[in-house]
Amino acid sequence: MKTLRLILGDQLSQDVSSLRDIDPNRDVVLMVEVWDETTYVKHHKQKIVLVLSAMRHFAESLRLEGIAVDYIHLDDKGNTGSFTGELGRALLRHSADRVIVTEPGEWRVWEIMQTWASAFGTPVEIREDDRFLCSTAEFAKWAQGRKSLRMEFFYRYLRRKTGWLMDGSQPHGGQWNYDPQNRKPLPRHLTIPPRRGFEPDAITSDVMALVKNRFASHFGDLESFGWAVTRVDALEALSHFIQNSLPQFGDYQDAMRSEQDFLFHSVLSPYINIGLLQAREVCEVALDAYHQGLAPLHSTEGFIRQILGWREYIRGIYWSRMPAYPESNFFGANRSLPEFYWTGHTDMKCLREAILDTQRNAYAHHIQRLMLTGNFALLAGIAPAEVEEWYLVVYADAFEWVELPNTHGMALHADGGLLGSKPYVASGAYINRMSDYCNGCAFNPKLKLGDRACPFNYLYWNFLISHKAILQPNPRMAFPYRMLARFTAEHRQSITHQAQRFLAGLESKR
Ligand code: FAD
Ligand code: DLZ
Ligand code: SF4
Repeated sequence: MKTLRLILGDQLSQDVSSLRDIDPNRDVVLMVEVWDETTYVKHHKQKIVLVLSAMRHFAESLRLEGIAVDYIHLDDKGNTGSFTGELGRALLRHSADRVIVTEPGEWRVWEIMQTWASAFGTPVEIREDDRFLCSTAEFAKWAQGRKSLRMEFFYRYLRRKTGWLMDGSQPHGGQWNYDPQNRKPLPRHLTIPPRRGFEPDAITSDVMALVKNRFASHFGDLESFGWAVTRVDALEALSHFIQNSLPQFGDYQDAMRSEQDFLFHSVLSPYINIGLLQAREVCEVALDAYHQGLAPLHSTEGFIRQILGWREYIRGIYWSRMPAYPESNFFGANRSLPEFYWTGHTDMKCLREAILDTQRNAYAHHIQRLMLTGNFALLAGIAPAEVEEWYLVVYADAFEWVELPNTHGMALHADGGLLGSKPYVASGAYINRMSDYCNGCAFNPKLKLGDRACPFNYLYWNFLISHKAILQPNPRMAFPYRMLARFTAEHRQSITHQAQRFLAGLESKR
């Protein structure tokens, strides 16, 4: 039986389930660059280059193994621009008897896949994506009947299952979670390791020219492209992280620093998400480093928690809640996304730097995403759908299964608390403590009101005042509401007025 095996742009793993029993003498791998995927949102230019160049390199690596690959380029004559159109044409070209594909990462594509068997009158086998450490069925089983779906309990479940950092049934070192040790501000004179970047080769340069030409209106810089596009280079980036950054990853996980785009973060998410690296192997390499004494426990646990805990949990939430998940809007937020999210033109230095970093690198680290652009969007009442589209556009690692729960749930609390027990909101004091952005900003984080007051301050209190009815009953919000109760009525009114004036002045045209 001749089988067409379709590989999507985020399934670039030699051991992806759709390739597992391939017969190189008969089967054909199909890979397609299609307009629908390059434009369903206006992805950052670097993300398009990363995915298309990695796809082209992956096709080459399969060919070197003697596998026939039918590769459709974006500008090939007759390219219909869609997965469905290209699969239909390929079925005719190859007279294949069936199609095998691994389930997609996004609901949107899953729905498209459901139509193929009847549309083509050909059996279509959709296999599980077992590159994750927990299947969607296992997550659903774990979640069933639970009142609370907190990540911490799911993480403990997976720690027990994998045996990682476990001494029998107990967590290694006596604690499940070393989060309190992950919140140090960065000392001024600490040396920060450089990012491991990669020079574009001929294939990447070709794709860069294509993107420059065809996607000129998309967000982001192209020239600073430095992503790995092959498994070999992604492994090199992993090794660079383990040697240079993992030891201090834990201490400074929540820190931010002006003009330091990557700090001690791994910058591996795009590689894991498109399949150049496997989540399991990344964790195992980190665990090896710990067991060899190369990294301390709180760093290793902190890193493992991000992948084994957060990444798997976020995926479980996505697939158990779609398609209704993005429809909730707990705070009824409806303001348009400010124009400065696209340009970086704002006097708020922390936001300006996070957005310009994003423009330059298609990357910002977690605390920038959560506590700067996410925090501001939540405090300013920006419509969740607009914020979600922005996050899906601007990051090289953005795929809806991971972007949506992080944005809708973690950053915006739009799901009403499924993901987080309280909204991640903070005033200028937090940003000032965790970064050096406030030095040289037009605003002052210590001022609560007035022209030079940090907007995060009055927006924070205004948010608490506006949503008092739904937030005050939350025991985790008791402390800020006790502080708010000490404000005079006049002070509360001044906060509301200044916040309203500021919000009315936000420009939103794109
Ligand atoms: P590190 O800090 O080095 O962490 C190690 C790895 O842990 C990451 O590579 C990633 O695979 C995993 N990880 C860490 N945090 C999370 C998390 N919250 N959810 C899932 N995996 C996690 N991550 C994406 O991969 N794609 C997205 O589109 C995305 N959108 C986000 C949107 C918002 C609003 C927020 C707050 C977070 C988002 N994240 C997203 C999660 C996180 O910010 C990124 O995974 C991380 O910044 C990637 O950088 P890194 O590889 O240097 O991570
Ligand atoms: C992100 C992306 C882009 C930009 N282009 C393509 C493409 O041309 N062909 C392809 O197979 N995949 C692409 N991708 C990744 C897909 O969008 C991704 O596989 C789906 O969203 C499912 O997760
Ligand atoms: Fe950001 Fe406020 Fe600090 Fe300026 S003063 S950098 S706006 S936190």
